[in-house]
Amino acid sequence: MHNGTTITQFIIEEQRRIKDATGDFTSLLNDIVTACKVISNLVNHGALVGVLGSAGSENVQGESQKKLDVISNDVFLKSNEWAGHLAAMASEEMEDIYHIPKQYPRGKYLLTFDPLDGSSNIDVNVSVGTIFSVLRCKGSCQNPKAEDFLQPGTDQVCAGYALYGPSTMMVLTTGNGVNGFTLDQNIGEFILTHSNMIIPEDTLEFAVNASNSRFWEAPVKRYVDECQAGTDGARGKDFNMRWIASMVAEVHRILTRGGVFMYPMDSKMASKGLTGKLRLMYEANPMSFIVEQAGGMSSTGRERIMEMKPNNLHQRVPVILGSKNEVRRIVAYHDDETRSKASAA
Ligand code: AHM
Ligand code: MG
Repeated sequence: MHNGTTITQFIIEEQRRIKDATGDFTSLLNDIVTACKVISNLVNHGALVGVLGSAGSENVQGESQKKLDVISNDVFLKSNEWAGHLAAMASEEMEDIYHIPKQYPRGKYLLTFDPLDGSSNIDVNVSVGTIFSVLRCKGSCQNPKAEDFLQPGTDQVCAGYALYGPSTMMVLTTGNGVNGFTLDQNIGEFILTHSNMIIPEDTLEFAVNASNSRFWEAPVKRYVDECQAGTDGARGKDFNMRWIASMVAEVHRILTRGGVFMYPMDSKMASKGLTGKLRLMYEANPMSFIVEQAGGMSSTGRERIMEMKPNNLHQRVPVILGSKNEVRRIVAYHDDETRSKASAA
């Protein structure tokens, strides 16, 4: 039996180090943790409780929703609306922001989340996860607007994810390193099992959906071609490739043993008027905060994701993140391309 630090104890001890902390943020995190435990339980029971399959609806991005997307979204809203810590919420599954119902007090934080990322994996019993990000409400907390959410990732107070895999884990940062907790199903508590997670600077592993390769931009093609050439190519070493199609699981692997994850820009998305696949506010920014706090790097290839000024709640961005030296190399390949285009012009 584990007799370690529970996530509640960990958060309270973090709070004690902050002068004038009111405990609001601690309570908010506790409610987020409760929501993730409920979702974990539903994901674990799957077909036994009739939650698999399609909901027969589409979300704001035109993607078909799974039953569990809709249920998990509802669980998150209900767990977090009542306590008085939030001014509003925003989710991948809702077009507009969610206002706190009139009967509850409003607080000083904003919460964005993807309730069940990688949901194309649910029915085949592959790992999925929840991603969330906490911001301060800088406008009117009584009457918040979608624009209040449009803060750069560097302004995040906290980011985290829950991974529903062989074990359920919660990984968190409040800007003071990254810590991982494993859910002990017997006592219903997350226990600190991975303190101060650090991403190795070098890696021999990359993750990308290679079925899009013919649409990629030249710098991404160059990087992946070189990895695939292995000992016969410019890199002089062999690389391994992974693609789970579940960002939470990919980021967790990178936090555990290093690697690079890419969902880069491509011409297929551009032809549909899309600016990337993954969403800035509740996928790319929280994951970038975690990765940077663990010593990794996160970029679109052309700019640091966390410094982007969002223009839309559901804005999409290219994402390249993970082990620092590899991400740096991919960014350098983008720079090379920009320079050679400029000198050809
Ligand atoms: P979702 O939020 O609709 O689940 O989409 C995001 C997911 C990521 O977890 C994953 O990296 C990517 O989509 C997989 O995309 P693809 O199916 O193109 O491989
Ligand atoms: Mg998602």
